[in-house]
Amino acid sequence: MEKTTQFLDLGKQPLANGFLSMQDIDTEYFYNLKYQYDPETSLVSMIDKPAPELMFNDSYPYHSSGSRTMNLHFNRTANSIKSNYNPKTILEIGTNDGAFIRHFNKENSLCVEPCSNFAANTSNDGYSTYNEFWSLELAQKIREEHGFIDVIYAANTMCHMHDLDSALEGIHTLLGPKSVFIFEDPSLLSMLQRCSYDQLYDEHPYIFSVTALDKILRKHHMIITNVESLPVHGGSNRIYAQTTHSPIAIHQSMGYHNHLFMERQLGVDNFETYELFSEAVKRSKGFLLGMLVAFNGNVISYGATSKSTTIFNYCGIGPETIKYIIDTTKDKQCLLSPGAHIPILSPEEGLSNLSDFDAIFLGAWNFIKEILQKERRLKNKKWITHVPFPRFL
Ligand code: DWN
Repeated sequence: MEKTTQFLDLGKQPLANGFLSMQDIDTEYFYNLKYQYDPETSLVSMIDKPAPELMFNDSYPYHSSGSRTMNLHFNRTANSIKSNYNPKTILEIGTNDGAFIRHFNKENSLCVEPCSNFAANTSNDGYSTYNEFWSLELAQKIREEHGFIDVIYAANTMCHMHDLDSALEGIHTLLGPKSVFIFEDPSLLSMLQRCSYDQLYDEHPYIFSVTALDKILRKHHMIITNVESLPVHGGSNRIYAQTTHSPIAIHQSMGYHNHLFMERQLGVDNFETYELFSEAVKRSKGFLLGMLVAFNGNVISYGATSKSTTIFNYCGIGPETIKYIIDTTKDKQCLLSPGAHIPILSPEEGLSNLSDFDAIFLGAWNFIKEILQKERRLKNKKWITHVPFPRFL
């Protein structure tokens, strides 16, 4: 049997959401960001994972409701779940600021959120909230208190779980014969196709293919019934799964079969694909640096994303190249970006003098449509993205 093999080294990295002030620079945490491929499960995973408590605590700054695109996405998702399943109970794992769960009645909803700043939000609004990391023990407690759950939903959460086996065992504990587990995460295939290696950072110990999930869910007595491609977060997959411990006949959709076929065609279960990806990442770095440096420091970045933490630290980009980053999130403003220490300003401040800069790096490239639509005043600037390769828009 072939062994799990490393294919990517993105070097020394800070916590992707570890925005910091000047006085915290000396004690900033760093780790080595490397990924490996397991030929047995087809799973792509991080090699040395920083402890979850370092990232998800009382000052986690990322708000799920921070964009029009995602608010629309959660609204549509909630409507589709209501009309397809009409759940009497819904559990969301990783509720963040409640962007999704707020579409459901408080009486029917359960929230799980380890970041206490966000758990306090939903709890204060009357939603039953467990301010804990998802675990088998928590699942058993919920089962004792509430029985089986009709719909379990998790958006951009399963790929954050360190102990995937225990997390999935916990989910299975709560699935009755008619329950459904719906989860969405960035797609490995989209990352390979777009060379969007910035999907890789401390909070993502895994990036999933349907191929890998198919095997792992089966191991935990669950079966995938449907897969949908979603445009959000740079290309995601939404997986629908149910327990195999059910007398109800299981139907696996065309969406499921098509995704498996597409992934096989594109080499997701072949180590060579990852070696080629790693080479493409190195080339992307060289080209992006060349483009940015040519602007002699007259570049800003749009969106202080976790993704751009990976880019800036892997490419060695600092304030000499990117003057500042603009971001609407109050909890990120007036701080420095992790590792690269680029100042973060509010859009009002950063865009008050348009002659301050010539080019804009699109850190939040996954919101390209929303951003270009609202920033018509910046249409004469050079917009730079690294997806799917470094280029001007
Ligand atoms: O899984 C994760 C994903 C879903 O979200 C996390 N682990 C953390 C986070 O990753 P990210 O920071 O790369 O996510 P976003 O959603 O790409 O971040 C967008 C950032 O850009 C936010 O800080 C908000 C900001 N923004 C802005 O300033 N102006 C976004 C838009 C659309 C805008 O117009």
